[in-house]
Amino acid sequence: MDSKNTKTVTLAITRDVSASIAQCELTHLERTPIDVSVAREQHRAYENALISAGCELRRLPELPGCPDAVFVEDTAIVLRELAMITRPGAESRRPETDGMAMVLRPFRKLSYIREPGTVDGGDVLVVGKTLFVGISSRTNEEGVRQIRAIVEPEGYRVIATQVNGCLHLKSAVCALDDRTLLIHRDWIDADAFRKYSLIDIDPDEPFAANALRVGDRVIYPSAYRKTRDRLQEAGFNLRLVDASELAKAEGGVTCCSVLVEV
Ligand code: CIR
Repeated sequence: MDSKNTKTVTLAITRDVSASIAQCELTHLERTPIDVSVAREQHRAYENALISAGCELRRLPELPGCPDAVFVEDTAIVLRELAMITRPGAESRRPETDGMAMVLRPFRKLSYIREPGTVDGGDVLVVGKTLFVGISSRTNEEGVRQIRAIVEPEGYRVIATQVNGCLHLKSAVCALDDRTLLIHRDWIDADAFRKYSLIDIDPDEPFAANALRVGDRVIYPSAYRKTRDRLQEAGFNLRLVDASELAKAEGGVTCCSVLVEV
């Protein structure tokens, strides 16, 4: 085969921080002031980390009227064979999905989560051909049923697991590579992930389990120093970013991009 045709590029889809970010949804955090310009500056640095990890950036414009639209992860789940456009659990976030569907349409067959199903992309962790789906305040059993119906014909298996005490599954567990997960056991049943090698977050850093794997790198918040040391000792190639301003809106590093191999 001609090697020119086999080269893949990873698109990183992001969206500008909304001027209204201070009106974001909050579930487990108290509302504290968010500085939009600091959030935008940190978001740019995050985009630069994606570019330096080899991604091609596709930045969507700010969505006025959607405070949480920067958290694009919640609007779509992209697999090699298809993409699912979600129906976010928070009603305020449902208008965010149309723009994501438009960007993904040239690259993937699209399937849609329909009412009464709800799914936030933050509740779906893909590791190889397994989808772990968190049942949370945002993702319901019907959403899981629809995901199963969409992906099982493509050879994926779906494991549903309850999320307690945090917003999304990926607040509690993320993949660092195909065999290793970073986990906060207080918020999920670790037994669901027993086939993997598990690295625990440092107990002083409850929000430290959210990490974004891009190729052989891991984009990781600089704030979680103790957990960061554990990851570096384990040999992971970290790219540290300051994600503190959007953390006030309950967002982490996975939340701000959708990665698509094209
Ligand atoms: C929300 O509550 O929907 C936003 N304030 C935060 C969403 C973060 N997204 C994610 O973890 N995937």
